[in-house]
Amino acid sequence: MDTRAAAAAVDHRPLSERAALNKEALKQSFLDNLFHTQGKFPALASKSDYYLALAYAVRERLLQRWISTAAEYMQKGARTVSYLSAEFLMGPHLGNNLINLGIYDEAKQAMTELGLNFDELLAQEEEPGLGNGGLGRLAACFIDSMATLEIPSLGYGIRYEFGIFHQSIVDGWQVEKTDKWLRYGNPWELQRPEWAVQVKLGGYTEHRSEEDGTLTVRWIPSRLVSGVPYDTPILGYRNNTANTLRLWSAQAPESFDFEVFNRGDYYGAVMQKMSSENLSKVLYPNDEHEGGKELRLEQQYFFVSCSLQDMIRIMQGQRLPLEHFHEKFAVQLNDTHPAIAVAELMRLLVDEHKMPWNRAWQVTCKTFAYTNHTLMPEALERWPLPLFKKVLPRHLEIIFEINARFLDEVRRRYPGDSARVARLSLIDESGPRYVRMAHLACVGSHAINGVAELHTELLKSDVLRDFYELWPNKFSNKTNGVTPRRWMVLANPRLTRLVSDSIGEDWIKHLDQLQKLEPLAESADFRSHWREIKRANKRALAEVIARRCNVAVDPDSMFDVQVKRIHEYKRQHLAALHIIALYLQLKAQPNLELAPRTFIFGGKAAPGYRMAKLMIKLITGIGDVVNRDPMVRDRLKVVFLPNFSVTNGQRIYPAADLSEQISTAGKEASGTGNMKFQMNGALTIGTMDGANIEIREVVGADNFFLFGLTTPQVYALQAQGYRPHDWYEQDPQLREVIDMIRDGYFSRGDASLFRPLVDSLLWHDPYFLFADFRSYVECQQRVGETWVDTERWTRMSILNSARSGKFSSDRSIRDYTKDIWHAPSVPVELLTEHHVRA
Ligand code: GPK
Repeated sequence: MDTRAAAAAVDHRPLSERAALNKEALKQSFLDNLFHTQGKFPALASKSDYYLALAYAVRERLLQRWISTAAEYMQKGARTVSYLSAEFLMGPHLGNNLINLGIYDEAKQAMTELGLNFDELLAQEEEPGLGNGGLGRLAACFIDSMATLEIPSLGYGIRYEFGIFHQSIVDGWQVEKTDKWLRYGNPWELQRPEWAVQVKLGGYTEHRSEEDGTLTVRWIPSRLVSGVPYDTPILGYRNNTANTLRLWSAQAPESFDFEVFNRGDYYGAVMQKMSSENLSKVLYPNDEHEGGKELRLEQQYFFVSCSLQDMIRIMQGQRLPLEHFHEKFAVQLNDTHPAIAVAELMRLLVDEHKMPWNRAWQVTCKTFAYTNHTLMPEALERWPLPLFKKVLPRHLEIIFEINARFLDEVRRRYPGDSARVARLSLIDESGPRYVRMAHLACVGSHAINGVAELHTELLKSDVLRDFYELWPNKFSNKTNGVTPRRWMVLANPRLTRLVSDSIGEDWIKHLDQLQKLEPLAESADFRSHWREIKRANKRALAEVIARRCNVAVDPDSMFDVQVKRIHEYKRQHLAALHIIALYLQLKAQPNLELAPRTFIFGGKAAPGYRMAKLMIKLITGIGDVVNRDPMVRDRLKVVFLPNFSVTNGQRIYPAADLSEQISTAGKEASGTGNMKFQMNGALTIGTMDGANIEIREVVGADNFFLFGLTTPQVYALQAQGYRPHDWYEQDPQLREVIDMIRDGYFSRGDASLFRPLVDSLLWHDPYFLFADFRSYVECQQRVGETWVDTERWTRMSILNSARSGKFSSDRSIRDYTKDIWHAPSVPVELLTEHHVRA
């Protein structure tokens, strides 16, 4: 059937009535869906039913764009970016889709007129938390920006049945609960069983020389798993583009367990089905990696193989020869989690599609590009050889072959330099052997990038130095960004209104336009509006805090916020030391003039990361003491807001006055929360680390609170022999703070509880808290002095926001397309409009 004819046939009524973007039509389809999809009437309907009815009404309005987009890309044979990521931390879809469709206010009106509380309906959505933190959220911001910039793209990942765990705080400790996000169904996805693919695992290989002299390899797997795609539309902002997020769910293949069943092994068949489905069961909850888990390698291979097979299917559907794979697809590897794609594409091209090795290798290298997200050595993925061979025997052979050819090239370039050969090898042979996934990604990619300027420089000079010396032209920097649609328009409607009333709406797609706010920083009237908005956002957050933490906080106090995964390198405990120092000051001088502050923390600890969990306990322990001490007289409050997530972030960033970005210099690759705070008018206290450096560069040194050692200073201190105990002895205030923790002041007298933390600091302090303590405390003193000058603070706040244009993910994506992907925009024509005009 002809696509346009088919669209025309279903369109007539749909465009004008069924999927129209106005209030009355929305009401109508909301009610239709309540009856016909949910099978409920108002007396029986739950809030979730109402949410789903609205979600389906909105989905109907997406489908036209989705179909039109697919048709446009197919017809144009458009070059497509495939973003491969083990994580997509999307956050709730409903509000974002309403914003991008441009019908947020209409939907709100419609629900209100039906007597429903719109915000309550939005809050019903269980957010798809299919990621851990920055890396997964970056993938979500990037697919938003690609759709907004009309770049044909597919996000490929895993449809985890359980996303990142739900965190609650019990007796000050983190407690994890499974995230049953699919419990009430997911209205945003469409299952596409017809595009399911088969993935092999385990087994062994057979090598045979054919009669014509060619060598063929057969991989005889021990298991087969079927990958079923679930598609979610990703809307661009107020355009006709709806790209696709395609997440793979693992299922037992019908035919495979049927065989076992026929042999009479019913339980064996059921077990096999369960073990297949395990593959996409749960997201590994470690930020920055925890090694050696077989299931994790299987997950990585599973989604990579599914995705590459899917791309081949798409090419075949468009009758494109596989020699042109790299022309049809630009494949971005989001960290090394999908790096096995290099070996898998080689296997598909060489073993399954009979392409000669050299040709296949050229195609492969032109296809892939690799983004590195961390300098932490323990986060660089390596797989023990025996485990790798057990799961992917054929891929190990392919990696050996890639390595042999690669190392030949290295030896030619650097004759006699065997140390360099060993350093560059895809196989770590210094002890027990490992496959180095970052090396596989580097060798198989034509482009390698870091995520902030400093990070990229450190990759070149340190972590990937040998690769940089070999191929300097492969390296470039792509500083991260975040989408202003979710992080300003959706999260901060009050600010959005003020900004749009002042400078128009262009800034939402061209964030540099926020510059136009700069002169308004000098208007007392504008500043007062700006403050009213911040104050309203803080009141809203204070209500959340009262509900979740049972602590009353004053919206007129400074909201000093640190939200991110809990990690020693991110140094939440440095902030804790400062709070204790302030507390001690208040105890010593009860009448001290101290502007009231509310310290707000949030973030999850990897369930197996004991020190991180102890850091949470320390923060809650400080809160228990400080919040109740009458001598403090409410001048300090400390809260740990449980379950930091995209949803909670949307409430927190707009309400922050001070953004804590205090990682040890050289450790945080970029940071992206830092950008969300800045956009929403928070001032930053931070180190010279990651994107902080670039934030400071755009806002100006006067509008940024800088402290701490620089990366070269950290390296120098490390080299000369850092002895934290000496710093402790030489700083009486630091000593008092540490002693108080050690002696059990924040653990009801239990002097053993925080011992591991205190001892680690005193004797190792791998992240240089003690070396940065004095500088941090003094910088916080300057923050306090600035805060009391309200007009000055507001001016700085406006300038921070006005100068945040660089940190839109639209800019990041433009950089990627210009330097790496070369994927032109393809504007989409709505099929129906075409028909209506014709
Ligand atoms: C980096 F290596 C990793 C990882 O496993 N998970 C993760 O979230 C983060 N990251 C970095 O820590 C951040 O500095 C960075 O902004 C973010 O990735 C996105 O690039």
